[in-house]
Amino acid sequence: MAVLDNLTSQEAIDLENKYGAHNYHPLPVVLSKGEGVYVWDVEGKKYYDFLSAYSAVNQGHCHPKIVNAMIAQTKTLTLTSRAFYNDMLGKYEKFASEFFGFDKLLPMNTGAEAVETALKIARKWAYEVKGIEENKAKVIVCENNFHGRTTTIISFSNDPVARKNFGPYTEGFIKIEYDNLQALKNALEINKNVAAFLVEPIQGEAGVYVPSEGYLAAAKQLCEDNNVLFIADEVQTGIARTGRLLATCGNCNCQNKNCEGTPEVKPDILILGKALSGGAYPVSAVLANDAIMHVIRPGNHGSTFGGNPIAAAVAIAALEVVADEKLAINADRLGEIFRKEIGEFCKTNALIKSVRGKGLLNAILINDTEESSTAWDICMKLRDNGLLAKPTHGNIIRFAPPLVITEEQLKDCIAIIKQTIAAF
Ligand code: IF1
Repeated sequence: MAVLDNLTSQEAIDLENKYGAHNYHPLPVVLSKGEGVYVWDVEGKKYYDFLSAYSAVNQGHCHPKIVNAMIAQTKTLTLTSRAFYNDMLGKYEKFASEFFGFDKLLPMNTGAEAVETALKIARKWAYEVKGIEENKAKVIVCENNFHGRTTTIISFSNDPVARKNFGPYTEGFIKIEYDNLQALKNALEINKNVAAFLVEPIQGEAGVYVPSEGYLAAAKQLCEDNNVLFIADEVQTGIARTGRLLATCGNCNCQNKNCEGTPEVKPDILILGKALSGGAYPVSAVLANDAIMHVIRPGNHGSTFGGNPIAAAVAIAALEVVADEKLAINADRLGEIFRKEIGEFCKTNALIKSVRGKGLLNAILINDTEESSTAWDICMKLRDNGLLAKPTHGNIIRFAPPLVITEEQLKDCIAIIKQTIAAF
């Protein structure tokens, strides 16, 4: 078989089983084409994509503006490393820093790398600015967090599957309950060596947990009162997914470069990834103001591909699409419709308990145990009915379509979801 021969779905699955590490258990569907909200499998069947590659494809699959920017740059200059300057990185750093309202940006590639980068910056700031004794800095994190898969990050995970047998673990982390201000206050009172509080504005993997109104703002205030950095991991919630440019911007639907609204919470360090590139290329970033970013000096941190010309060109195009196509406003409006219609459906169907989320990051709770296969079984039926979604746990299904979805397409998908669940 020539390596680029067309495969049947089963052939493709068999190849992955034989030659690929078994670090995933994908839904049995083999995709070969994507466009906007749609993906097609190798047999030509069309689906609505309701996962968006875990919110990386917010701008829709293969968005022409992003693809064309990527092709043009790829034909010109792909990678210089940071040993030399190039003509794209500074433009991207300026554009993105102003787009999100920070002084500076440190470019990386994956979300986990950006989380690691933010932790390094926070620790260095704690020693060199806050004056914490070296190697004593602590970072407060939340139970049921998901920040990536590196050894340090899984060191502060409480997911046994992500953590077991990967020790010894990195020290210096304090776990508290999510959405519990008293827990944060207690941790800050008991521990004087706290560098930062790292939090997801909505806990995606945990099952799309939206914290109480005002939690993030109050947590940020507690951090300010204790000279502790507030680090927002917006890898999944950022880039218009929750109906705002950032989930930490509480009261604006800003659709242009500078948010006129008064953001509810301005993180000291902002972590972005996924849709920063529209899913076309690995691009992540850490943004902060000079007082914090200045702790990083030559030789402290880096990455071969971090901030490469293709990443720069793709990210500028991806952010322009978010602003030009007003994706936050669309996500806000359509998310309301989704939760309203599915919420009403919950009242008439014993199988689903509730729906929750913000913007177009939503999840339904299945009336079954976390260990059950019900959510998986429902996703298999949704697949047969032309909609792709995946459980985050045995009893929770996340629904996150590309933010370019139209109201008509959303209504079509709501009908598919209702029909599929009603038939269970
Ligand atoms: C997998 C989860 C989602 C993230 C947040 C950092 C990262 C992620 C809030 C790391 C990545 C991805 C990873 C992917 C599945 C997906 C995921 F199910 F794992 F938890 F979205 F919820 N911060 N999330 O959500 O970014 O290094 O992956 O670029 O590992 O299976 P990354």
